[in-house]
Amino acid sequence: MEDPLRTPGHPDQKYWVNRGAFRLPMHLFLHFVIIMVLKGLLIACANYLLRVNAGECGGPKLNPVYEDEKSTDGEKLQLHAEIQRLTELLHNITTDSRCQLCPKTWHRYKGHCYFISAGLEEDRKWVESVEYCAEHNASLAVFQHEAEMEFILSLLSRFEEMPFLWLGLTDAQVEGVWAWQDGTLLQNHRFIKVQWDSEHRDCADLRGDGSVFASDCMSYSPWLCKKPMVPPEF
Ligand SMILES: [Ca+2]
Repeated sequence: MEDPLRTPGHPDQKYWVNRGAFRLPMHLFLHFVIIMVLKGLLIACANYLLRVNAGECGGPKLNPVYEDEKSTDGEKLQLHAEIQRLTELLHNITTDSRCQLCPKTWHRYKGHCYFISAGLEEDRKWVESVEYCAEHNASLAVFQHEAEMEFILSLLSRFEEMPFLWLGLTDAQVEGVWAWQDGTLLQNHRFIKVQWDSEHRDCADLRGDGSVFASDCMSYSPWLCKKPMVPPEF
């Protein structure tokens, strides 16, 4: 029996698709075509997104950029918070007297604090100067090395008139034998030579040009105290 759908001119033939052995109702064929087209579009879109995500096509990397920006913003916030914390800490340190390595009006140099009385205190005799320094847990200055003296001279250069400063140096025990207050003999320090020494000049003072002169201990003069820096206590 002849298949009517294969018969040319049959009214139902237009609803069928015939390609050789392939034969399918028209509506199913159209569904198949639409599904294939949609599938192709989905694959194309997926490939495009993957390529964009991989940084191809001249586009940005979506997730990495998002993560980088997110990470950068997070780091900025952390840094900002850290800066604020350190700023507050620095402020607290500098305004907390416990954290000052040297008292106010004292000068700091390589582990020690120095006090120049000129302009701050009335001039005193040598012994009175010793007492002042002792009251502040210090002593009249004993120089350990030349650089230390150079530092003090740089401070003296700021004064309009160079003051004479009592040092912790005397030959009151043995005339002509100058010794620092810590017992060190001056002869061990070649960078200082006491000038104008005599029997009634037993206390040394430092001049602005770096010279050291023997003076009458009963004279009134500014003085130089020195003490070690004290670590802050909490
Ligand atoms: Ca003397």
